[in-house]
Amino acid sequence: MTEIDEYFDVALELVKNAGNLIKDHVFGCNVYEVKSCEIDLVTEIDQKVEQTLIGGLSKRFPSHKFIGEESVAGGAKCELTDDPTWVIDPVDGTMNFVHGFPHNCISVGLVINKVSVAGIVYNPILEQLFTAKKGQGAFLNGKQIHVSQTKELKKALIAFEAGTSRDEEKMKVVLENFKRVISSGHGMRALGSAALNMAMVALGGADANFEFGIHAWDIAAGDILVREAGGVCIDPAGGPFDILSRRVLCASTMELAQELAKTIAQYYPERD
Ligand code: LIP
Repeated sequence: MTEIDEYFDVALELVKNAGNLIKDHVFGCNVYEVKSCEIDLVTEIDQKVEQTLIGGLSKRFPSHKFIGEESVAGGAKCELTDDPTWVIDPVDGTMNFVHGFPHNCISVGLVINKVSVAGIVYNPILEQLFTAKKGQGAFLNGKQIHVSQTKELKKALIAFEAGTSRDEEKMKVVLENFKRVISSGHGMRALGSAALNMAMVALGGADANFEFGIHAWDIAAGDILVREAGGVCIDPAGGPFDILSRRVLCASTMELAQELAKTIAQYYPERD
C-alpha cells in the first residue's frame, strides 16, 4: 500500500459518512445564506460536511494542509504549497442541493507538489462514487471508466455552466459561448456542478467540459479523474492547466480540447 493509498482510504470513509448529511435532504434544503451574490449559496450542510472532512483528515494527518470552500469563504487563506493538501468542496452544486435537483456531490482532491494525485467525487443522492488515484485509473462505483474517443467538436457533447456570478462581462461571455458551442458541437449540458461535469467527461458521457469562475475546490478532484480516465485537462485558451486560475477545460482527447479552446470566447477571473 502506498502513502497515497493510505491517505485515500481514510478520506473515502469520511466522504461516505459525510454523504449521509446530504442524503437527509433529498427533497431540497430551504434554509440557506448567500455569499458573493444572490445565486452563490451556502447551507449548514455545506459547513457540516467540510468540518467533518477537515476534522477527520487533520486528526489522522496533522501535517497536511487544507483548502476548503467554506473555510476560505470564512477568511482562511487559499494557499497551495508542495505539501499534501486536501482541496475540498463539501457540496458542489449547492444551488441544486437547495432545490432538490439530484446533481450535487462532495468533491475531495488530494494535491501534492501542486498536482492532483487522488480524487473523490461522490453524489450520495444518486449513489455515484467517482474515484481516481495517480497511475491507478478512474472508477465509478468500483468499475473502471474511460473517456470517449471523440476528437471533433462537431461530434462532441459539451458540458458547461452559467456559474454563480451575474457579472455583466462574464454573462456576455457565457451567452456568446452558449451560441458558439450550440452551433459548432453536438450539444451542451449543464449539471450545475463543476466536479460532476468533469466526472461525466471521465465517464465518457460528455466529451468535454469548460468553465470560467470556478475555484480550485470545484476542479481538484475532477482533474485527476479525467486524466486517470485517459483524458486531458488544460487551460481554456489551450495552455497548461492551472488549478488556481479559476479556469478549466477538460476533454476526452487533446485534439478536441484544442479545437474547443480555439472556438470559445475567453474570460479571465481573478485568481484564487
Ligand atoms: C458550483 C460549481 C458550478 C458553478 C457554480 C458553483 P458550488 O459550485 O460547481 O460548476 O457553475 O457557479 O460555483 O458553489 O455549488 O460549490
